[in-house]
Amino acid sequence: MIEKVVIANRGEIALRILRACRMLGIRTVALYSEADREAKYVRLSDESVCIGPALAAESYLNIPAVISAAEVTDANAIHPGYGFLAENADFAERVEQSGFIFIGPRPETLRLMGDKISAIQAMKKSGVPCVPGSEGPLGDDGTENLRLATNIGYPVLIKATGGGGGKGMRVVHTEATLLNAISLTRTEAAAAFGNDTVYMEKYLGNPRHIEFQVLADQHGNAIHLGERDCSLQRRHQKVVEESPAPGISDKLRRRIGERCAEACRNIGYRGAGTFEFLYEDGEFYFIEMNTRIQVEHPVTEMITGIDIVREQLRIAAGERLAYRQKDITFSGHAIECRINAEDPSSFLPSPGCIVQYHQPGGPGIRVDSHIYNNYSVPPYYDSLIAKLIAHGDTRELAMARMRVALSEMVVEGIKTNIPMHEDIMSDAAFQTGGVNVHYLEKKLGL
Ligand code: MV4
Repeated sequence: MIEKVVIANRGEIALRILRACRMLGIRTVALYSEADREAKYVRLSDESVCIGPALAAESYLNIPAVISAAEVTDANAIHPGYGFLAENADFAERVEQSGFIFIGPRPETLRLMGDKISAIQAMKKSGVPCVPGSEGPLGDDGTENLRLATNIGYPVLIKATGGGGGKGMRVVHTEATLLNAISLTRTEAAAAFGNDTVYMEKYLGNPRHIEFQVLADQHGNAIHLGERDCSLQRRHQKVVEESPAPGISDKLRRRIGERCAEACRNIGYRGAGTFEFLYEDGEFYFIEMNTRIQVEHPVTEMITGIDIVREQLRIAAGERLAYRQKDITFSGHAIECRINAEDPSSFLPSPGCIVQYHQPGGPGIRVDSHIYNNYSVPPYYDSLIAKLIAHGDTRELAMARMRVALSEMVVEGIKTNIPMHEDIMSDAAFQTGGVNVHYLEKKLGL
């Protein structure tokens, strides 16, 4: 049913999607900007189309250019990958209106989950545990807002519905500063996101970021693939992810995972998705849903043996999930390090030519990367150049394999954050497991 897929993305994920298509005998069309002419996924693709200049706004984000490319190549489906247009409901709608299969959820679902308030309301209704909060937009009645905050209990967090990546949030510790904080957040949100809607949640001071992976087909079947701990992050950019999350019992995993799967059935979810939670003091609190394949999906693939991108393609083609929940077993432990082209001390991007590349290997090692010798990392996009994934029967073995792999990996000509990963892998608190979302920034002295 899917014969030819347009890959509306670049870099490692374009290559990952291309491989999944190949595996299923599906032909591929690579889209590329003028800066990505020499990209590996372009070389490996059956066909390719240049969709515009280097700037993403004029190429990878150019909806008419993407749809035209699908038309001229006679493709019948579009995979958006992550970032760019992946969670854009208007894009998905135009893809479907133009007669193509959107490899992802229905446009209505993207809209529902794209609005954080409606996402929380839908999840709460389905029995997914959420952060105590306003459960709806804040109004302009100061007395009412003060009462709400008192009921929730300080500190509270004011969040903009349109926010993301840590923007549009403000912690409020006392009654005296609440109303001013609400109007400031509103004003900033209006300017930054063109939407001044804000809501209130209890502020969790030391949470871990733990997310559940789900798969849902178009026949009402939904399963979960366990969780990932993504607490190691810097400025809202994930740095290391792992699965399973240290210290989460099978019973708790089953309980939360089943709630997520049930929520998928209730909203008629389609495709792969991720439920983001904050985890503190043994409790999970839903905050957002991601409606796309995620960067960190390989750690889940390593412990479940499931090819999530292949499942995305099968689901989009209208097939039934090939697995029931009882077929899903979790084997061992996997860790992913995001290798970025960046200065290890300033964290500034470090684009340029990779003059020497040696990929690590050995048992339990996987590298998802589009780089090669003499590849030039363009300055226009995300600095991710490779995902290094280590799997082992135990967390200790996965860490040991990761340390060896990091020591083997050679990327010359540009700077990378490999030294930071080596530092993290030898960090005592990381080795113990279960650090919270503030740990890495504190360690790095930020
Ligand atoms: C929170 C929180 C504490 N309490 N919500 C930051 C990004 C956004 N997606 C959600 N974020 C947070 N929401 C409540 N009610 C703390 C954070 C947070 C965070 C969350 C996940 C990963 C890293 C983070 C770093 C700082 C703050």
